[in-house]
Amino acid sequence: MPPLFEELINPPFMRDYQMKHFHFNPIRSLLVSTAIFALPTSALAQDSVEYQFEFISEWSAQTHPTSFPSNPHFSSVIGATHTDSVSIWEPGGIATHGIERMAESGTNGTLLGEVNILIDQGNADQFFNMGGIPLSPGQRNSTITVNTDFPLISLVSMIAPSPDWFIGVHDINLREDGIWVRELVFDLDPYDSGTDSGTNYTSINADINPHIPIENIANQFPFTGSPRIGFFRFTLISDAACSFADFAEPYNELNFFDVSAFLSAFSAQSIDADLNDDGEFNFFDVSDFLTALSEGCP
Ligand SMILES: [Ca+2]
Ligand SMILES: [Ca+2]
Ligand SMILES: [Ca+2]
Repeated sequence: MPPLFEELINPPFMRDYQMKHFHFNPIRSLLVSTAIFALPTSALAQDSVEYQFEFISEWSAQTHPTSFPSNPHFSSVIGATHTDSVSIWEPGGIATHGIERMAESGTNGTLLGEVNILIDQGNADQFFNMGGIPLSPGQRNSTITVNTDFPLISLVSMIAPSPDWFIGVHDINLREDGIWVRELVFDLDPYDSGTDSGTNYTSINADINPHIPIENIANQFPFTGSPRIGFFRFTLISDAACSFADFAEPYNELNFFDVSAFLSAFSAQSIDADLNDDGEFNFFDVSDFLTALSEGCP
């Protein structure tokens, strides 16, 4: 037998594995012979999963002493999951009326209407309204369901009171290399929506028409020299694959069932087993699988 193939079907980590767990080599058994087990092939990664969403505001008179307002709060965190064909907002972009209404008065209806149009077009999945923080500093928790067809999330909330300032994230992808990310944390900077020219928290309304581009104002008055506003944290709640070798339940654990499910998928030439995406089922896919298996769950 060629040394490379011998190494493939009896790699060093699997020799250790079989010493600890089995008295036979499952890769050898299943690759050399036809599959002994006919376990159902699980989807490589779940199509839809749930995340805990946390908004932690640190914005206070201590962190942001410059002209800090007396009733610091945040409007409802709103937004959507959507495709990469559309944008809810982005720095350098022009605020929609929905972003303008959110940033100036903390109202949700106009942005909801815009997201509903995207949903009708097939470019967005859900509108989120996760509640606000009535007195900052403070915290707000919620759960969101995301799915692979609408992988991006954009969320916003008004810094209140303010002329047209807000915090948010845009086009976040919770999937990395086809795997749901366990935890993501985003520091929050203040943005100016470019729809009102007021310069202080309590400036009177001064509409800008036409709108100017959305801008990060972390280094402008009254935020100069202050730390982040707070952070958003997304934590995976659902049981989900930890790597592309995590083919089968139990997820977040790599064991014999993953090997068996991969080999079933490989011999059935299921697209899930084409790990290098080249349309062929050969040594390279098995090699990628074994490498990911030996790396274990992060
Ligand atoms: Ca402004
Ligand atoms: Ca597993
Ligand atoms: Ca391949």
